[in-house]
Amino acid sequence: MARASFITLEGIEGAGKTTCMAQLRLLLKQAGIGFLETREPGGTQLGEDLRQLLLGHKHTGMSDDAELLLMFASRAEHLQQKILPALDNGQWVLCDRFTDATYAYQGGGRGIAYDRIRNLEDWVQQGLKPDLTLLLDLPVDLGLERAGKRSAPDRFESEAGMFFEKVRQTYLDLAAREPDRIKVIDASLTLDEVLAQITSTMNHFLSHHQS
Ligand code: T5A
Repeated sequence: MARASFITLEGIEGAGKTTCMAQLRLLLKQAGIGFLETREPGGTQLGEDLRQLLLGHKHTGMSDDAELLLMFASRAEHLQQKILPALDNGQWVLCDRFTDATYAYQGGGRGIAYDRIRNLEDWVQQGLKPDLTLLLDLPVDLGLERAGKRSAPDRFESEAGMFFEKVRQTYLDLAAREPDRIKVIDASLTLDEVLAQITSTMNHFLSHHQS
Protein backbone atom coordinates (compact mmCIF):
# COMPACT_ATOMS: atom_id res chain seq x y z
CA MET A 1 0.00 0.00 0.00
CA ALA A 2 1.36 3.44 -0.91
CA ARG A 3 1.88 5.91 1.93
CA ALA A 4 -1.00 8.10 3.07
CA SER A 5 -1.64 11.14 0.87
CA PHE A 6 -2.11 14.78 1.75
CA ILE A 7 -4.80 16.47 -0.36
CA THR A 8 -5.71 20.15 -0.28
CA LEU A 9 -8.52 22.27 -1.73
CA GLU A 10 -7.89 25.86 -2.80
CA GLY A 11 -9.67 28.72 -4.51
CA ILE A 12 -10.94 32.25 -3.99
CA GLU A 13 -13.95 33.00 -1.78
CA GLY A 14 -17.14 31.24 -2.84
CA ALA A 15 -15.29 28.86 -5.17
CA GLY A 16 -17.15 25.89 -3.67
CA LYS A 17 -14.51 24.29 -1.45
CA THR A 18 -16.95 23.40 1.31
CA THR A 19 -19.29 21.84 -1.23
CA CYS A 20 -16.50 19.89 -2.95
CA MET A 21 -15.09 18.67 0.36
CA ALA A 22 -18.25 16.60 0.78
CA GLN A 23 -17.55 14.88 -2.54
CA LEU A 24 -13.93 14.13 -1.59
CA ARG A 25 -15.15 12.67 1.70
CA LEU A 26 -17.55 10.40 -0.18
CA LEU A 27 -14.94 9.24 -2.68
CA LEU A 28 -12.41 8.33 0.02
CA LYS A 29 -15.06 6.49 2.02
CA GLN A 30 -16.07 4.52 -1.09
CA ALA A 31 -12.40 3.64 -1.63
CA GLY A 32 -12.15 2.42 1.99
CA ILE A 33 -9.50 5.00 2.87
CA GLY A 34 -9.31 6.36 6.43
CA PHE A 35 -8.77 10.12 6.54
CA LEU A 36 -8.61 13.23 8.68
CA GLU A 37 -10.60 16.23 7.45
CA THR A 38 -9.35 19.61 8.53
CA ARG A 39 -8.89 23.24 7.51
CA GLU A 40 -6.61 26.27 7.61
CA PRO A 41 -6.33 28.59 9.28
CA GLY A 42 -7.54 26.32 12.07
CA GLY A 43 -7.56 22.59 12.64
CA THR A 44 -6.38 22.77 16.28
CA GLN A 45 -7.61 24.67 19.33
CA LEU A 46 -4.84 27.27 18.91
CA GLY A 47 -5.40 27.37 15.14
CA GLU A 48 -9.14 27.97 15.53
CA ASP A 49 -8.43 30.81 17.99
CA LEU A 50 -5.98 32.31 15.48
CA ARG A 51 -8.61 31.87 12.75
CA GLN A 52 -11.00 34.07 14.73
CA LEU A 53 -8.32 36.76 15.02
CA LEU A 54 -7.50 36.50 11.32
CA LEU A 55 -11.03 36.39 9.90
CA GLY A 56 -12.87 38.55 12.44
CA HIS A 57 -13.11 42.32 12.31
CA LYS A 58 -11.45 43.03 15.66
CA HIS A 59 -8.03 43.63 14.05
CA THR A 60 -9.02 45.20 10.76
CA GLY A 61 -5.73 47.09 10.41
CA MET A 62 -3.48 44.09 11.17
CA SER A 63 -0.08 44.46 9.48
CA ASP A 64 0.65 42.22 6.50
CA ASP A 65 3.63 40.63 8.25
CA ALA A 66 1.58 39.86 11.39
CA GLU A 67 -1.08 38.25 9.17
CA LEU A 68 1.55 36.13 7.40
CA LEU A 69 3.17 35.01 10.66
CA LEU A 70 -0.18 34.14 12.25
CA MET A 71 -1.01 31.95 9.23
CA PHE A 72 2.25 30.08 9.73
CA ALA A 73 1.81 29.92 13.52
CA SER A 74 -1.52 28.19 12.91
CA ARG A 75 0.14 25.92 10.32
CA ALA A 76 3.06 24.95 12.60
CA GLU A 77 0.63 23.87 15.33
CA HIS A 78 -1.58 22.10 12.81
CA LEU A 79 1.30 20.13 11.32
CA GLN A 80 2.70 19.03 14.67
CA GLN A 81 -0.60 18.26 16.40
CA LYS A 82 -2.71 16.87 13.58
CA ILE A 83 -1.37 16.53 10.05
CA LEU A 84 1.97 14.78 10.62
CA PRO A 85 0.62 12.35 13.26
CA ALA A 86 -2.26 11.42 10.93
CA LEU A 87 0.03 10.79 7.94
CA ASP A 88 2.43 8.82 10.17
CA ASN A 89 -0.51 6.64 11.20
CA GLY A 90 -1.46 5.93 7.60
CA GLN A 91 -4.46 8.26 7.62
CA TRP A 92 -4.94 10.45 4.55
CA VAL A 93 -5.41 14.16 5.20
CA LEU A 94 -8.01 16.34 3.43
CA CYS A 95 -7.34 19.99 4.16
CA ASP A 96 -9.46 23.02 3.18
CA ARG A 97 -6.63 25.43 2.20
CA PHE A 98 -2.91 25.20 2.98
CA THR A 99 0.27 27.06 1.97
CA ASP A 100 -0.82 27.78 -1.61
CA ALA A 101 -3.38 30.11 0.03
CA THR A 102 -0.52 31.96 1.73
CA TYR A 103 1.25 32.50 -1.60
CA ALA A 104 -2.05 33.59 -3.17
CA TYR A 105 -3.42 35.87 -0.40
CA GLN A 106 -0.37 37.15 1.49
CA GLY A 107 1.95 36.95 -1.55
CA GLY A 108 -0.28 37.87 -4.50
CA GLY A 109 -2.98 39.76 -2.60
CA ARG A 110 -0.92 41.66 -0.01
CA GLY A 111 2.28 41.84 -2.05
CA ILE A 112 4.66 40.10 0.40
CA ALA A 113 7.77 38.78 -1.40
CA TYR A 114 7.47 35.08 -2.27
CA ASP A 115 11.00 34.43 -0.92
CA ARG A 116 9.85 35.44 2.55
CA ILE A 117 6.95 33.02 2.34
CA ARG A 118 9.25 30.30 1.00
CA ASN A 119 11.60 30.76 3.99
CA LEU A 120 8.70 30.22 6.39
CA GLU A 121 7.44 27.28 4.33
CA ASP A 122 10.87 25.62 4.49
CA TRP A 123 11.15 26.23 8.23
CA VAL A 124 7.65 25.11 9.22
CA GLN A 125 7.04 22.31 6.71
CA GLN A 126 10.53 20.81 6.43
CA GLY A 127 9.83 19.78 2.84
CA LEU A 128 6.26 18.54 3.33
CA LYS A 129 3.93 19.55 0.48
CA PRO A 130 0.48 18.33 -0.51
CA ASP A 131 0.49 15.34 -2.88
CA LEU A 132 -2.54 16.71 -4.71
CA THR A 133 -4.16 20.14 -4.72
CA LEU A 134 -7.53 20.79 -6.33
CA LEU A 135 -7.71 24.44 -7.36
CA LEU A 136 -11.30 25.56 -7.86
CA ASP A 137 -11.01 28.39 -10.34
CA LEU A 138 -13.74 30.84 -11.26
CA PRO A 139 -14.15 34.55 -12.08
CA VAL A 140 -13.88 36.77 -9.01
CA ASP A 141 -17.32 38.36 -9.48
CA LEU A 142 -19.01 34.96 -9.51
CA GLY A 143 -17.12 33.75 -6.42
CA LEU A 144 -17.92 36.88 -4.42
CA GLU A 145 -21.56 36.72 -5.48
CA ARG A 146 -21.81 33.10 -4.29
CA ALA A 147 -19.97 33.85 -1.02
CA GLY A 148 -22.13 36.95 -0.41
CA LYS A 149 -25.32 34.92 -0.60
CA ARG A 150 -24.05 32.59 2.09
CA SER A 151 -22.87 34.79 4.98
CA ALA A 152 -21.74 38.27 6.08
CA PRO A 153 -18.25 39.14 4.76
CA ASP A 154 -15.26 38.23 6.97
CA ARG A 155 -12.08 40.36 7.08
CA PHE A 156 -10.75 38.91 3.81
CA GLU A 157 -14.08 38.99 2.02
CA SER A 158 -14.23 42.73 2.78
CA GLU A 159 -11.27 43.32 0.42
CA ALA A 160 -11.86 44.98 -2.98
CA GLY A 161 -12.29 42.97 -6.19
CA MET A 162 -8.72 43.79 -7.37
CA PHE A 163 -7.31 41.98 -4.32
CA PHE A 164 -9.08 38.77 -5.39
CA GLU A 165 -8.01 39.21 -9.04
CA LYS A 166 -4.40 39.08 -7.78
CA VAL A 167 -5.19 36.11 -5.54
CA ARG A 168 -6.80 34.23 -8.44
CA GLN A 169 -3.91 35.00 -10.80
CA THR A 170 -1.35 33.85 -8.23
CA TYR A 171 -3.19 30.55 -7.80
CA LEU A 172 -3.17 30.06 -11.59
CA ASP A 173 0.56 30.89 -11.72
CA LEU A 174 1.24 28.31 -9.00
CA ALA A 175 -0.76 25.72 -10.96
CA ALA A 176 1.19 26.49 -14.15
CA ARG A 177 4.45 26.02 -12.22
CA GLU A 178 3.40 22.71 -10.60
CA PRO A 179 0.95 21.06 -13.01
CA ASP A 180 1.54 17.56 -11.63
CA ARG A 181 0.45 18.58 -8.13
CA ILE A 182 -2.10 21.35 -8.70
CA LYS A 183 -5.10 20.40 -10.82
CA VAL A 184 -7.31 23.26 -11.98
CA ILE A 185 -11.06 22.61 -11.75
CA ASP A 186 -13.44 24.91 -13.64
CA ALA A 187 -15.65 25.98 -10.73
CA SER A 188 -17.78 28.36 -12.80
CA LEU A 189 -19.81 25.41 -14.11
CA THR A 190 -22.88 23.85 -12.52
CA LEU A 191 -22.39 21.98 -9.28
CA ASP A 192 -22.90 18.62 -11.02
CA GLU A 193 -20.25 19.48 -13.61
CA VAL A 194 -17.80 20.63 -10.93
CA LEU A 195 -18.34 17.45 -8.90
CA ALA A 196 -17.78 15.35 -12.05
CA GLN A 197 -14.38 17.02 -12.55
CA ILE A 198 -13.49 16.40 -8.89
CA THR A 199 -14.48 12.74 -9.22
CA SER A 200 -12.49 12.20 -12.39
CA THR A 201 -9.37 13.91 -10.98
CA MET A 202 -9.61 11.93 -7.75
CA ASN A 203 -10.18 8.62 -9.51
CA HIS A 204 -7.08 9.25 -11.59
CA PHE A 205 -5.09 10.12 -8.46
CA LEU A 206 -6.39 7.09 -6.55
CA SER A 207 -5.51 4.74 -9.40
CA HIS A 208 -1.87 5.85 -9.04
CA HIS A 209 -1.72 6.04 -5.24
CA GLN A 210 -3.21 2.76 -4.12
CA SER A 211 -1.56 -0.60 -4.55
N1 T5A B 1 -6.29 32.56 4.07
C1 T5A B 1 -6.22 31.24 4.40
C2 T5A B 1 -5.15 33.31 3.82
O1 T5A B 1 -5.23 34.51 3.55
N2 T5A B 1 -3.93 32.69 3.88
C3 T5A B 1 -3.79 31.38 4.22
O2 T5A B 1 -2.66 30.87 4.29
C4 T5A B 1 -4.99 30.61 4.48
C5 T5A B 1 -4.87 29.17 4.84
C6 T5A B 1 -10.27 31.42 5.08
C7 T5A B 1 -9.75 32.77 4.70
O3 T5A B 1 -8.40 32.82 5.09
C8 T5A B 1 -7.61 33.23 4.00
C9 T5A B 1 -8.38 32.91 2.77
C10 T5A B 1 -9.82 33.02 3.21
O4 T5A B 1 -10.22 34.34 2.99
P1 T5A B 1 -12.29 29.99 4.34
O5 T5A B 1 -13.49 29.83 5.15
O6 T5A B 1 -11.38 28.86 4.21
O7 T5A B 1 -11.59 31.33 4.85
O8 T5A B 1 -12.52 30.38 2.88
P2 T5A B 1 -13.74 30.96 2.15
O9 T5A B 1 -13.27 31.15 0.76
O10 T5A B 1 -14.27 32.14 2.90
O11 T5A B 1 -14.74 29.78 2.18
P3 T5A B 1 -16.14 29.91 1.61
O12 T5A B 1 -16.94 29.04 2.51
O13 T5A B 1 -16.55 31.31 1.36
O14 T5A B 1 -16.03 29.37 0.17
P4 T5A B 1 -16.16 27.96 -0.35
O15 T5A B 1 -16.11 26.94 0.74
O16 T5A B 1 -15.16 27.86 -1.42
O17 T5A B 1 -17.62 27.97 -1.01
P5 T5A B 1 -18.92 27.15 -0.62
O18 T5A B 1 -18.74 25.71 -0.94
O19 T5A B 1 -19.37 27.55 0.74
O20 T5A B 1 -19.89 27.73 -1.71
C11 T5A B 1 -20.37 29.06 -1.63
C12 T5A B 1 -21.82 29.10 -2.12
O21 T5A B 1 -21.85 28.82 -3.51
C13 T5A B 1 -22.67 27.69 -3.79
C14 T5A B 1 -22.78 26.93 -2.47
O22 T5A B 1 -23.99 26.21 -2.39
C15 T5A B 1 -22.72 28.06 -1.45
O23 T5A B 1 -23.99 28.63 -1.25
N3 T5A B 1 -22.01 26.92 -4.84
C16 T5A B 1 -22.43 26.88 -6.12
N4 T5A B 1 -23.48 27.45 -6.75
C17 T5A B 1 -23.60 27.21 -8.08
N5 T5A B 1 -22.75 26.43 -8.81
C18 T5A B 1 -21.69 25.84 -8.21
N6 T5A B 1 -20.84 25.09 -8.94
C19 T5A B 1 -21.49 26.05 -6.81
N7 T5A B 1 -20.55 25.65 -5.92
C20 T5A B 1 -20.87 26.19 -4.73
